[in-house]
Amino acid sequence: MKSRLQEIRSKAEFEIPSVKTEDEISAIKIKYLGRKGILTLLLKDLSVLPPDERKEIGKLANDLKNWIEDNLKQRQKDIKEKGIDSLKKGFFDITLPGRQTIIGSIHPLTKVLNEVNDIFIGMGFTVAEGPEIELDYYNFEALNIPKDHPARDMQDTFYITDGVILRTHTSPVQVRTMEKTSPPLKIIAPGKVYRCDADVTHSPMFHQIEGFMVDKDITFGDLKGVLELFVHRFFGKDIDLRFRPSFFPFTEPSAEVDIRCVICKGFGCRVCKGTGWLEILGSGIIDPAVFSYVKYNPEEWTGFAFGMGIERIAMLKYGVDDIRLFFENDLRFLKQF
Ligand code: 2NL
Repeated sequence: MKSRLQEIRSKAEFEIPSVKTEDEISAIKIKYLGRKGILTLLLKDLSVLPPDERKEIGKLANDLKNWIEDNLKQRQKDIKEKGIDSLKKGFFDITLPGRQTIIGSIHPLTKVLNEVNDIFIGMGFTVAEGPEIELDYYNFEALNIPKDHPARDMQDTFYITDGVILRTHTSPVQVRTMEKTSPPLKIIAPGKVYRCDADVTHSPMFHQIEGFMVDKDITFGDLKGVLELFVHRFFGKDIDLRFRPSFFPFTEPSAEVDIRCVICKGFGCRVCKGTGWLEILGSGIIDPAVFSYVKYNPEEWTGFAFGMGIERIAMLKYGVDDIRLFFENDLRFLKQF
């Protein structure tokens, strides 16, 4: 039994110094001194020994019990202090920066689209959406674009089946909205549009935002006020703009809006083709013929409408000279916005 006690002591001498946590201390305490602990069980066997041996072994066993308890207490104290010490010494440097997480950024076109939407929402317009696969009727006919108009050419429009196409502008959204809602209305229609065209300034899929307002007594002055406010909010309040007469089948009269060239400030350069001006959008007073398709009374209601290409104004605002950069998804480009 003596040698058994010696064995337990060596084991404890080996185990206690390698303990690293308070949980491990509790486990060791249970292992040796618990109700079914190694030493506890041994002490129970003392009764079988003759009295004089019992006295001697009993003392040794008690000494060992005290020795284990003292050592575990000391070890527990050390562990506690070591934890606090290491913090005091700056061993655990809580000021180290965290591991860096790479996060994405908003696509420049989404950014511009959100910005344009917010400007018009701020003026009381609401956002409307519609299908990208559209009927010829909504895309052309109801907009007063005749059957022989060049815009309907197979070369510009993606035809799906007879009478079904990919929308070439977002105007059909407005026609659909007028069909199911009575005036007054203030709507913007942003979204993807498709045209069979591809070079540095044209992509077969691009984004457009159109807007329109229908109410009693809407005039060209309302159109000018809304669009001038938009240009100044989007490009900055110091930018010069002009309304230049134009033609669209769905508006009469019509005007395009130009801004002073952002590259050469009006002196004439390659981007503005020497004119000093850049075209940014088309607009006009809605043609009464369009109203008759949606059963609005043109004697009672008037309205204006406008449309612009998101890629185009994004290119002008950020000085991007190739539209394909928006769709190549090169992170070196996308990260700059
Ligand atoms: C441009 C020109 C324009 C419209 C779009 C429109 C819509 C309805 C009725 C009348 Cl429902 N007009 N939209 C009007 C004038 C110009 O867009 O250059 N877009 C990129």
